[in-house]
Amino acid sequence: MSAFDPTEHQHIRYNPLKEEWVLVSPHRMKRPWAGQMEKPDEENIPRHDPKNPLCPRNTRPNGKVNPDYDGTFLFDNDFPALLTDVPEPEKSDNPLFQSAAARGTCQVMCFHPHTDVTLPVMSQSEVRAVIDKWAEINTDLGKKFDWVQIFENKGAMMGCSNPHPHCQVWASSFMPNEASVKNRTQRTYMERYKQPLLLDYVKQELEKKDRVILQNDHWVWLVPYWAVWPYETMLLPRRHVLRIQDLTDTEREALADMMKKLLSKYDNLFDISFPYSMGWHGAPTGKLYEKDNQHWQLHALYYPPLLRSATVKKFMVGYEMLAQSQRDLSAEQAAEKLRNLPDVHYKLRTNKG
Ligand code: H2U
Repeated sequence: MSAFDPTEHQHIRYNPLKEEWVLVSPHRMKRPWAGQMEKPDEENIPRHDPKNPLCPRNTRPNGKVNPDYDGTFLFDNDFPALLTDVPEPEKSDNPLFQSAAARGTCQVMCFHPHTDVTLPVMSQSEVRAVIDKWAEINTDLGKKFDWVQIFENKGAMMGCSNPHPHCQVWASSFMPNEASVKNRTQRTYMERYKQPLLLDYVKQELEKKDRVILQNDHWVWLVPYWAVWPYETMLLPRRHVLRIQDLTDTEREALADMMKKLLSKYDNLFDISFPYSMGWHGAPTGKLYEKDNQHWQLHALYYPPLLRSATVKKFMVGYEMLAQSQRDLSAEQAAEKLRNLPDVHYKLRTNKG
């Protein structure tokens, strides 16, 4: 039998942050593909749609009127999944029927007054304004809530309901599953190795190089060793940073530059506005703010659903639902593809040419 080659031979990989394994089957990339390969028509998105509830000056369905904003715009979600004042469920000793109190608040943040822009085509100072607003939100909601989840759903394929560039914030009195597992695994790693897990990880990835896509003096963008989605990536500061509000002015500027480049690469992959869900994970807040959180390292996660083309999506069904996650393209192959793409957005390149 030939020697093991991770780009050829199936194996399982461990995610130490989530204590989960992923099945990697790179040989399947060679199978013939008879499916659709073409690019969908570019959506014709108007700069200002008088009917869009996220646009400046428009009246939302609940009668509230948006200001004539010219930068970011934050408002309370009109249809929140989490409310602040709700009765608590009764305590139960039954291990099979457990519930607990859940309080929170939900907000929507528009990135820009124009509906026809996305982060990679916005200017660096406009992206920087988004980062500053994220930091402000995490500080403000973090005074009251243990976990502030900032996330962006982009593209109809990810269930995004509105083309206007925006993200959401759900802040809760409880630690959601992803947060509490990562809290535990990072704490255990710190106790054992006396170093934050993700700082150790980035150091080693920078030495190995094969999963790193982009780096600057302050940030590293890579495909995690244990990535599940075909083009899943992680963005991390090089310095030990607990929360987004702890980023210095220089780090925020470097992040804006990095975000423009990484999102341009994503869009350049299939020459479309690349769909994804992204979000920030950092040390918990609220009553957990003052606790020892040195095991945490701030990071952003990008989960794009596309696999082979602008229209072919990876489905997390069947084996993934019933057994465990599986991927065909290896993390190293995905990183190489993204690394070789231009970091200037195709729309900006065409305009220049
Ligand atoms: P997506 O990011 O998944 O598209 O969701 C948009 C959010 O905007 C959604 O949570 C909120 C929805 O409740 N929204 C309002 O709060 N007011 C509106 O008038 C439209 C949409």
